[in-house]
Parts: sequence; structure tokens; C-alpha cells
Amino acid sequence: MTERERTFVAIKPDGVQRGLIGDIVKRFEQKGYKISAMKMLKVTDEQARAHYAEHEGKPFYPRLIKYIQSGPVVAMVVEGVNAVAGVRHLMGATKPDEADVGTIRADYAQEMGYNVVHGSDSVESAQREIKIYFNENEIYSGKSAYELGNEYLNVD
Ligand code: IDP
Ligand code: MG
Repeated sequence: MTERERTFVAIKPDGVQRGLIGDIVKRFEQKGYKISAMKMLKVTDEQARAHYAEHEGKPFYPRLIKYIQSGPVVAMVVEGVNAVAGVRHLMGATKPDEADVGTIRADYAQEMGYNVVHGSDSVESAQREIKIYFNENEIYSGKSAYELGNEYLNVD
């Protein structure tokens, strides 16, 4: 039930350009997730193609590869209980006009082609995507404030 997971999150170039890094990171922090790694980078062509390999051949693929390389991206490893699904829930649906009110995409985006944030869709995708952007020695393995708090409370 309390399965801790790592997921890969990226604030896409539109989110960075629009000055939303702080607001987006805050949402993950206030949920209690641990930011285990974070860096700003320019996505290479190789990274973009590896990241979005599942979409190769689709009509929007060439534009997607351009979009993710169109400016700096903030890449993160986010860790917590059921973090893969939890982050997807906080992000909202791919199409911002269908995303639930209060989600990142509903609150900050209008178009699917500029939807501000990426989050892995499964534990397997997360493991694959984290490797594209991070070496294991860049990922912090200590406990989060949330975990330390729960240990202090010592209920179970
Ligand atoms: P996800 O980001 O919610 O997991 P995916 O279907 O994996 O959505 O698509 C990856 C990204 O590709 C989306 O976030 C969006 O930026 C872009 N995208 C997906 N489908 C379309 C489309 O039909 N038109 C334009 N862009 C799209
Ligand atoms: Mg996806």
C-alpha cells in the first residue's frame, strides 16, 4: 500500500520560459514528495528521441522533438508513495482543456502542444526516462522531511 516509487518529471521549455519553475516544484514539495535530483539542461537530440521513442512516426512527433529542445528544461527525479500515479494526477490530462481544475496543466496551460510539464506514465517508463537524464550518482538517496516526520510520529 505504501509503495515508494521514483518518477521522472520535467518542466518543459514553455514552463521554464514562463517563469513557472517555482510554482511547479512547490506543488511536488507541498505534497511531501522528495526531489531526489534536479537540474536544468538543454535536451540533446539523442535524449529527445530516446525520451519520446514511443511516439516516433506519429504526426506530432517532429514538433514534439523540436518543442522539448526549444529551451532549457528542468529535469527531476521525484520520489514518494505511489509517486508515478500521484504526479500524473497533480499534472492533469495531456490536453489542458480536459485536465481537472487545480492540476498543473489546467492551471497553467491551454494547448496540448504547450502543456508545461512531463511525468512518467509507469514505473517502467520512469526507470527508463531517469536513465536518459541522470546518472545514479546524481540522485540523492537520503530521507525526505516527510519520511523523517512520519518516523518522528512513529504510528507504524
Ligand atoms: P503525456 O505527456 O500526458 O504523457 P503523451 O501522449 O505521452 O502525453 O504525449 C507526449 C507529449 O506529446 C504530450 O505531453 C504533448 O506535449 C505532446 N502531444 C501528444 N499528443 C499530441 C498531439 O496530438 N498534438 C500535439 N502534441 C501532442
Ligand atoms: Mg507520456
